[in-house]
Amino acid sequence: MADQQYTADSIKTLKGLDAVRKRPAMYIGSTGSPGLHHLVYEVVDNSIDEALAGYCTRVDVVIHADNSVSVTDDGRGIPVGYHAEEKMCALQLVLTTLHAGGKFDNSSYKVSGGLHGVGVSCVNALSVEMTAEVRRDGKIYSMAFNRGVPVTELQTLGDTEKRGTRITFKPDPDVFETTEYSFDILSKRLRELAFLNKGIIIKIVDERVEGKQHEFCYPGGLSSFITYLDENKTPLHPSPICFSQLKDGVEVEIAMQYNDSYNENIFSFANNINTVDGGTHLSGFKTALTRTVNSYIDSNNIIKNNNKLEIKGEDLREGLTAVISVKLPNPQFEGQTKAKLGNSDIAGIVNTSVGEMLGAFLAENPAIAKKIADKCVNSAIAREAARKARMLARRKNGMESAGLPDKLADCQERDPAKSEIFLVEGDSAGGSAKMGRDRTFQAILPLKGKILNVEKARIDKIISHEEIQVMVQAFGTGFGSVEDEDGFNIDKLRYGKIIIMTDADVDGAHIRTLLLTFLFRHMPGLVENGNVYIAQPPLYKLKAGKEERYVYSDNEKETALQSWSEKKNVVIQRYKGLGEMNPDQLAETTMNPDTRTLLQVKLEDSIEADRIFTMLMGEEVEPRRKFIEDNAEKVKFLDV
Ligand code: 0RA
Repeated sequence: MADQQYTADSIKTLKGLDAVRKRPAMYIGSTGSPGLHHLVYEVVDNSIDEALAGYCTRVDVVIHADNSVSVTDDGRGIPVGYHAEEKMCALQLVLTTLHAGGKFDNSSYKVSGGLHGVGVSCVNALSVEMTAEVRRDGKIYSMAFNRGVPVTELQTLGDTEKRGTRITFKPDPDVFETTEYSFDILSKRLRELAFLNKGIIIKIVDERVEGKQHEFCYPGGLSSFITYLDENKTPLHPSPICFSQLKDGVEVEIAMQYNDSYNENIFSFANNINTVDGGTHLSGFKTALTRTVNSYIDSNNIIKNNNKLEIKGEDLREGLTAVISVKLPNPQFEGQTKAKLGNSDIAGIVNTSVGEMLGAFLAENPAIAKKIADKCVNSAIAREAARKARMLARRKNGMESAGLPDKLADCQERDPAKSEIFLVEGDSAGGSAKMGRDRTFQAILPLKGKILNVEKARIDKIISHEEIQVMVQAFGTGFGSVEDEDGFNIDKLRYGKIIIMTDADVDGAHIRTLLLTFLFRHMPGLVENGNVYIAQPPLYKLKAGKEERYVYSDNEKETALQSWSEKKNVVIQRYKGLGEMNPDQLAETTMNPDTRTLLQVKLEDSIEADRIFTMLMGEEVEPRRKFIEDNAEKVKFLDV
């Protein structure tokens, strides 16, 4: 660029973007895959804002063959006029100034803005190349940048009747650990945005793969979201209960539906951001739900012959799927992950809205109201039965005195940070594991075959199941709601690592899925805290002469055999069960921290996790069969 003038303003601009390049994680969260994907969300959010302001109907996202991405919308187009004060055109200002991404006039607040809400200028700073193409006032304009620095003036490319903005950018490989976009990750978020902003058309095309594309548009908004979440569940009433209200400049939208499962599934969003740690909007909702349904139960005499029964909030949320979405000016995000809404006035606003509208709904739909109320009462009765069963179990097993199960082979170490427990299937594998372990810090708990499928059982039955009692006792954490005095308490966990060690066969995979379902549904704190692991026993031992090698997958076996092709007489031993290995082998391949590999179970996507657990372990056979057919290749890895 021949005559770029470095005015005081453009130097200020450069300094701003320089800060972004120096500390990218501060602006976009990370330089790993999440940060890479965040760049797309940051641009898309601007288009969604245009749509929410009423000027844009569709957003098109394209992943190009070289992993550059374009985001195109049919909004008003970023203004291009000369900005006298800043001495540059508005387009350049928006793309190079931190936090100038929003509207100049401030009359409409920026609704989306991502978790970090840093604007397109950050995306520009972190891209080797970015091009903005604007259609506006009958013309096509364009301007290009390298790492945030303009490399062209504002150009006029021609005439058009269309309006809109296209931003194309290529993430800087010097900044990001990976520059490979995931179609699935982007699709998931774009689908979520389409649910949260009803009617907007969002399309994604992956040019790296012929024909790979999705188009999302949900005129039903949150109601469609609930239907999607509960796809494989049996609803208690035909369609989701929905309401929305604009109050004090805050938009509150809620959709909820009860199903016949025992799980609570509430997702909350603030300005399109998934507030995984909840916050004031969620607590406002819960308070209102408890008050409103309880008052319905009282005034309609739903509880018969049991006037001492207390119905708690959790009883009213059993089998409930709900989405709460609020849009507000100046959201405050709190907590370590900035995923908790802090604005205190929102609790009252949501509480009042839900109280009024749910109250009216129940009054106007007596048949549905009765079903919901009955379900809540049954849940309270089951919870009460579970409490009694728990007390009984405790007395029977001497749990009160910190007793440990008889079949637990405990370790010597008392510091949870240094100790681990292996959950092992069957007594024979348990025997090998006991002999192969390092008893100073490794405990073994042999479990009898298949534990209960908790997806199909209610809490009172779950707590009476012996294998589950034994696990809970060994973990030391207690069981049940974290809000209860004697409920789950992670501080009492006796082992930092809970390692599921099952056979590398179909039964082993089933037992592992049952255990994961139990942990995910009833001790989610362990999963969230990163305490749950899966051991990786080898599938085969290859032996040629004196040389031995363990391999952990069929792929690895093929590669190993190829590299041994000159060796004669390779003996392949397939391990069907852990019991087939001698204790030393089991220790070396699977248990010893110096030589084993463990997979840590993470909860990255609770929406998808819920759908998968429901499908795999729930009542409906058809979706499970389809899932397994569709994922036959991947199914081994599905639980990690
Ligand atoms: C500033 C002002 C106006 C629109 C935009 C920015 C805008 C930004 C982006 C980013 C992606 N798509 C976008 N669309 C619009 C208001 C323009 C006006 O008043 O005409």
